[in-house]
Amino acid sequence: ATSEQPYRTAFHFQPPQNWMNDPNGPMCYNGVYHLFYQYNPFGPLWNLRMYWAHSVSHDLINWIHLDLAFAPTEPFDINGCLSGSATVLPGNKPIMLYTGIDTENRQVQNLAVPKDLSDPYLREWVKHTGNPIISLPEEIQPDDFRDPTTTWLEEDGTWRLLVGSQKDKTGIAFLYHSGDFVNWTKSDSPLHKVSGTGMWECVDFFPVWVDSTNGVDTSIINPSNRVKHVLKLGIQDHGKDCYLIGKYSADKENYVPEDELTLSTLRLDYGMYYASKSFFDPVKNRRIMTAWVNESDSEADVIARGWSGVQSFPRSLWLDKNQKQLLQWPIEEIEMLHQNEVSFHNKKLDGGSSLEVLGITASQADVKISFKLANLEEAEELDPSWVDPQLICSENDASKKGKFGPFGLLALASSDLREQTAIFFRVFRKNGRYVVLMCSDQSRSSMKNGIEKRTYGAFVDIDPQQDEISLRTLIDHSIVESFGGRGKTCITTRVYPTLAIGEQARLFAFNHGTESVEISELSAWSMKKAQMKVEEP
Ligand code: DQQ
Repeated sequence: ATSEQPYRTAFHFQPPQNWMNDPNGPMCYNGVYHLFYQYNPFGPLWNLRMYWAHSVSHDLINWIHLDLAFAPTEPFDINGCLSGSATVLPGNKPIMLYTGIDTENRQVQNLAVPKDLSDPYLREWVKHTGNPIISLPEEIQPDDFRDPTTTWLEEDGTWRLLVGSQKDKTGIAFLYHSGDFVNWTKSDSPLHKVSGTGMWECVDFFPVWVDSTNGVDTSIINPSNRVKHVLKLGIQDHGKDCYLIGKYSADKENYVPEDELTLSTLRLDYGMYYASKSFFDPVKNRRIMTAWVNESDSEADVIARGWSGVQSFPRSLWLDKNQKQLLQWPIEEIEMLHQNEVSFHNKKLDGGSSLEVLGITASQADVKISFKLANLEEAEELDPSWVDPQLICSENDASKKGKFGPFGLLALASSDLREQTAIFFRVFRKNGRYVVLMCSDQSRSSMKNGIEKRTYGAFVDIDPQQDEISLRTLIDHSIVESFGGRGKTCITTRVYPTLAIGEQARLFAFNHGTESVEISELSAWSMKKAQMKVEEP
């Protein structure tokens, strides 16, 4: 019942119970979407001896939970079936690569194929008897070699894949090639490595068009100058998914990123969002990404409710026009769940005021709001010592008045506002230009103690003189997923309100700055509950 389980999500993917982490092997096969994920079938806490659970969907919204896909049963995975990726081979044949922990506790890479290609849900999988197909390289620690990527075909008909690793704190993406998918050879030099970054988890590598929002199949042949390649790295030491944009040359077997990898490198999401994995959807010609969103409350809370972990709402992603960053946006299928639309235009929000958004179920909603600012020359100067956006957001929470900002949304708010999750912007002047900061402030998200209520923040690369400042927020009981600047900056958080639950939750637009702002447009919807059911045997 909802009253006993106020934090279960309505439209973010969750298994019925127990622990879930990384998404694995997402793919579309004959029009059916598959999501596998890291799963502990025995309880709601993490356990290294992982299984792969498996769910399918016709629309990426409603899901059917099937039997487990992989259990740790063989010498090459007896101590755990860790993350991996799918490839649909020519001739429409899906295969799966995953990491196993073998009898000697070494991480190795394994191959599996569906048992029956005529089963539309590909329920059963067969592990290749010759596993592992890739064993631990020399000089690599046994637990530093995992998460094979989707493979891609080269012009000469051979295959490539990446495996994440580290050596002496240098993060590495090893490159392998194969002609037959069974025998794999490691290239002399890795595709990329960066010293000091530690283990790279769940590496993802894919092309993006420089001039289109469509997706590109990972196996694009002869990509020319119309694509760049994204290398996404999960930095284990920091639990952050960072990405680089660059040029991949198949001939030279090298990758030249446009920027260096540092901790201020672009991130897919500046909140809780890790181990993301993307796939190309041939049905709608787009690239879709999903990620694991962990809990922020205590182990005791997790044990009491019997589950842990949700998946982010699936996002389409493509390269921004400026070719400097990715844009991300909830997949269009979200509209299937919209109901009770509320909308208005051109409403002034005076400094120090707020406006309740009425007529929707505020605990289960999709909200779009955009702001227009005038008299920008009045904006405060950005203190030159303020370089870390997350720090600026934590030191200047939603209660701290500025000139332009904080303005934005108060989600999952109680009527007395003692509980609220504030997603907001501040605009500063810097060297005669403007800087837009986006924050998600969880510090008042719950009356309960023992919850990690960290504030997140990042800059949004927009010019408020030209562009409206827009925010889209998906609110789903215990997850708040926000997209600033039409998908330029994303921040996902987990919250556990005690008052602002179910029908008690409220939603406000607010402006705690001294300058007024104009809401140029607001549209909000209640979200229907997606169907997530267990397949009857
Ligand atoms: N989780 C998996 C690993 C991966 C890590 C194990 C990332 O394969 O590196 O569950 O969350």
